Order: sequence, then structure tokens, then C-alpha cells
Amino acid sequence: MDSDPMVALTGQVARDFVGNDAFQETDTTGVTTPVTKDNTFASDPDTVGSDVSEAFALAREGRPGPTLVDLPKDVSNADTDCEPDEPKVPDTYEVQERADPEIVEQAARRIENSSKPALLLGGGVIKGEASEACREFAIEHEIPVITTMPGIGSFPEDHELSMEMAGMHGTGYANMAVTHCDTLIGIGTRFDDRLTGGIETFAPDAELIHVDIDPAEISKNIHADYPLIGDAETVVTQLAEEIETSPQATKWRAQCQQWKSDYSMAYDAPEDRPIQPEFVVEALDEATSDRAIVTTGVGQHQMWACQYWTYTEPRTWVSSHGLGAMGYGLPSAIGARIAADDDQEVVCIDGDGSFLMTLQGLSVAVRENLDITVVVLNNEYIGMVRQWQDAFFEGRHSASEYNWMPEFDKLAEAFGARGFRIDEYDEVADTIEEALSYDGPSVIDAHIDPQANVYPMVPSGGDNGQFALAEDQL
Ligand SMILES: Cc1ncc(C[n+]2csc(CCOP(=O)(O)OP(=O)(O)O)c2C)c(N)n1
Repeated sequence: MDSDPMVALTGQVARDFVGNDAFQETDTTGVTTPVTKDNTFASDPDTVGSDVSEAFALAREGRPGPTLVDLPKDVSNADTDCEPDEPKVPDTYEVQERADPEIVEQAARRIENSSKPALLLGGGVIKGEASEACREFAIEHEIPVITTMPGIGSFPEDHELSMEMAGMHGTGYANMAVTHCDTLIGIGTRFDDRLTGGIETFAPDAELIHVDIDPAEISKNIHADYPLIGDAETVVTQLAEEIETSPQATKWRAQCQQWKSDYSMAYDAPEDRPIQPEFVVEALDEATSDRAIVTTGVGQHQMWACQYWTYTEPRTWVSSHGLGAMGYGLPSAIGARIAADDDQEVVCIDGDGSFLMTLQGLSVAVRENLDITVVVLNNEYIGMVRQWQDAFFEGRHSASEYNWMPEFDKLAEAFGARGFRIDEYDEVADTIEEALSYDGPSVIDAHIDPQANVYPMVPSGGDNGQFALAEDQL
């Protein structure tokens, strides 16, 4: 769902036992067919090397995705003189890089004549290394930029053209822009329901120019008036070369700025309440560099991490988007730490529930001495579920409320990591500083207001233009 290139090598019973319900036998290629881009049962020691090679090529080529090679024990134990082929996709796998020039021309005319244009950048922009091209395109033609959640970081959020993220917990101004634009240029986005809300109310006045490398995404959820199949960077460059005059959109840009002030993301931090989560996220952002990488679990904390951190660089936001898998934060922080440059801090903003799902990964982080900082926004709730139960189920808290919670700082120390705890506003900055300066894994157990909720919110299937700023507006 997140188009992540990944290769899984799975162990299988020996070929003679397949189909016998042998000890630990699983029909791995069968059960993974719906969740992989491609999978193979390696049936022969002479070709297994090429099977693995091809899996690496397929995972990366075109729209990236996970591939799998199932390795029967006797195949992986066998001897062979065969050399694997170079990583190469099968001849039948074709990727269209350049979009149809005629449709590019029509789309360019539409953009030139638009008075309310908007760019909508999705995760495909980052995966396709098209952020720079999109940035130049937006700035050259002064087009306001909205992102999806996976598209965060594709355009600098501190730029005046940035409207930030749209959708269920997007900014009010991004949702106003997407609802009122007359031309929407969607690049590398699959128009997920968390972005669109109800499809009949999504961008109702807009003609859609849809750029995607995967033809299956075109007009899947939202009808594309200008379908542009191709690589994001290539197609944006084609569009840039075709456009002769920038759209005349001064009034529209002023309107977008007005929405930014009307629906600003300012928040209250009353002294008589526990710490507000937004304050912790902003303090972390301030204490780290622009290239710091943020990973998250899934829930309220994930949304605050989207909303209150100002992302300015691609590949600095790492989260579970399409599947929304809790427990993603720490393992992905470990992966990010190994992949990142030494001068990039890696911060995992986690929820207490999400952290509990995979915190045993601390053993890896300690063993490998990985410099990561986990900040648990601890509300002692399965918070997002509690928020929905309050908003839509008369406050009946079912399986969302704990009556105890481990002390995460002490748990971290037990693993051999550094542990910290925050209860008061005046502890926030110093504790973050200390945790970040520790050269190894650290965990801050930040006790936040258990009643804090995530807004704005467009209820599931709702109209993006009718976002609620508080529970009583739902
Ligand atoms: C593996 C998994 N199980 C259940 C869910 C459904 N779910 C979405 S958010 C959420 C609550 C997350 O709680 P927590 O990690 O404490 O974060 P908070 O919302 O409190 O910030 C749940 C249960 C999910 N997304 N993933």
C-alpha cells in the first residue's frame, strides 16, 4: 500500500515435503499473493540466484513494492555452479516513463487557463525523486501546494505556497484549497479515502490532471480528466516544458493565505492542564535539524507529528500510511538510523499503545548502539480509538482505556537504553536536549493530556470543505 521496495526471503520445507502439511509448512506464496508485488517459489538450485536477483529488480522498478522468494530448505542447501543473472525485470514487465504528449499539451493549456490551480503531491513524488522538479514547477508558476500524508516533505512546509496536508486530519486551509480549486494536479497519489473523504464531494469544482506511474491508479477512485501515465519527474518536466504562461491566480493565492490565517493550527496550552502534545512535537522539531527523520506509530500521536512538525525535506517523514500499522515507529526508526547520514537525527514519535507492540526492538537498538530518540506521547489511552468512541459512540470506552501502564523510562533503562520522563512543561526542552545529545538509544516517556484530541477532522466519508475544529462540530 505504501509502494515500499522490500525483498522477503522466506524459508520453506524441502521440495519433497511440500503439500504434506509438513512441520512448519505454510503456503507462503499463496498467502502473500494479495500483499506482494510479485512472489516466486524457488524450485531449482540452478535458478534460485536469478529468482532472488529478479526479486530485487522488481521491488525497485516502476512503482516500487514488496517482492518475495520462497526458499525450500533443500534448494537453499544445495550446491550449484550457476551464477545468478544480473538484477533485471522480466521482459514482459513494462514501465511507461513519458506521458502521452497530446494529453500533456491539453493539461498544460488547462493549467495556463486556470484561475484556481492547486498541486497535490503524493508519496510517488518522493519515491520518484520528483520533489525538486515539483518544487521548481510550483514556485515558477506560483501554484499553491497541498500534500497527502505520504507526500509530506515533498514540498517545504515553511514556504508560503505550502498548504500542508489535506484529508481527514489535514489542515483546514489545505482542505479548503482542495475543495475550491478549479484545476487539481495530483502527482503520485492514489486518492486514498483518508485524503478524499466522500468522493462525490472531493474537489467538486476541479478538473483533475493525474500523474502516476501505475496505470491502475488512474481513475481508480477519482475520475482523471487528463490521465498522465509516467514517471513523476519525467512528466512534471514534460508539463514544465509545455507551459508557456503561468496561470493568472493572484486572487486565488490571496484566498489561500486568508484560509491559512482563518484556520491556523495554533493551539491552547493552559497551565492548569497536563502538557499538550503539540507543544512536545514543536519542541522536538525546534531542537533538531531540518534533515532530522521522524518516524511514528499509528494514532493521535502520528497526526500531531504530521501537523506540528514543519517538514522541509523529502524522506524525513516515515510512517505507516495505507495500512496504518501500529508498532511501526521503533522498527522504522532502526531502519532509518541505518540508512540515514550520520548528521541526521532520527526521532520516533510514538504512542504508548503503538510502542508496546514492538518495543522489544530496543534490544536491537542497544546491541547495535543506534542513536535514536523515542518520544512516547503517553496519554494512557489507545487514544485515537478513545477519541472516536467519545465522538461517535457516546463516550463508551471499549478496550481503549488502560488502568495501568508500564513506566517506559524504566523499561528503557532495563534494556540498557537511556530513559527519561516528562510531566511538566518546564522539563520538556532540557529533557529533549539531554536525550538527543546521548549517543545511543533513548526513550522519553512524555506524560501528556489524556483528553487531548486531534483536530481538524473530516469524519469518514465526509466533505473536506466541512471539517470540524472541535467535537461539537462533528
Ligand atoms: C496493529 C494495529 N492494531 C490496531 C489498530 C487500530 N488503531 C488505530 S489507532 C489506534 C490507537 C493507537 O493508540 P496509541 O498507539 O496509544 O496512540 P494514540 O492514539 O494514543 O496517540 C488503534 C488501536 C491499528 N491501526 N494497528
